[in-house]
Amino acid sequence: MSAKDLTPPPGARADWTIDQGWAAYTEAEHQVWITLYERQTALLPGRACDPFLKGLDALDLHRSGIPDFARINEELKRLTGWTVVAVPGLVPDAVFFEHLANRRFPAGQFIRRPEQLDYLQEPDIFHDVFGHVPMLTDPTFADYMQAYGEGGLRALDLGRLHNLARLYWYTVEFGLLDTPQGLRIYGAGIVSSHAESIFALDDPSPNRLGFELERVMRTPYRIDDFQQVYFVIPSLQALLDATLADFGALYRRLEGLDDIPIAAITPADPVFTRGTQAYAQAGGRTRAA
Ligand code: HBI
Ligand code: FE
Repeated sequence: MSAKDLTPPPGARADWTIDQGWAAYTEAEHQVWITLYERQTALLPGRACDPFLKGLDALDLHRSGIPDFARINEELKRLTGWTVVAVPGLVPDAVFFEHLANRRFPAGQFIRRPEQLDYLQEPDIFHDVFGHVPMLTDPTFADYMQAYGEGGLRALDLGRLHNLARLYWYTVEFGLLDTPQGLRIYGAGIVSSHAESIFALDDPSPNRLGFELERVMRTPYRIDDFQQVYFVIPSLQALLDATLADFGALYRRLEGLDDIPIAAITPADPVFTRGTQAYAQAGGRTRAA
């Protein structure tokens, strides 16, 4: 499917949604969810931020298997007006932003196979529902995600999607939150990964830098391995406030600015961790045992 091809796959509706078909999940598929869920919930207290842990409880993403969207949507809609809709997998950017702008979160309907427990390229239902949906129960983050969707539709028109995708990547997917008890995870890509939930907080390798909107938009990211830099926000409100910036002026400034090398620390960066980059220099996942 080319990025521009907005024609939905066979069986999908015009907005690329499909029925979740919860009754059709097999025992083996439910067991994959249970294995992943129990592994993460044993690890995350003291690592995931409070809004995430509260959302997990509120939605009762229960241990007995893959959640039924119809059930979790009742509570989610009541809390912040968001609903989860099933899609076959990655959808075109324009379709993705349109859903977010209308408080619909597109979640993959499929779940990874048992031999893919630790890593898969395309977001499956565990990455999307366990990783992303609990944060949507927080009113401030719920507002941020809708603002992001609206910003995405504008960025598409202005040809600045790659800058906005970096904002998504370093916040929604791999963001860290500063708290009086220390750094905590809110990014879905981290919180749904056992290894990265440890690496992102404990490993001396990555840089951990204070979030600044323009700086993040100039920073490339990795899609195939742990991040070499994580950005830290002081609060979810600060993240929401960042979306109030005049993105038109920001995009015009970005036109004259180079990307910042992924492992670099600039003089303006607030530094939480000056990383060793040892993991990336050792070849990262491709070499991880
Ligand atoms: N589609 N289903 C789905 N889930 C995503 O997270 C997603 C997507 N399409 C595009 C996309 N993410 C990224 O390009 C965003 O940065 C737009
Ligand atoms: Fe994601």
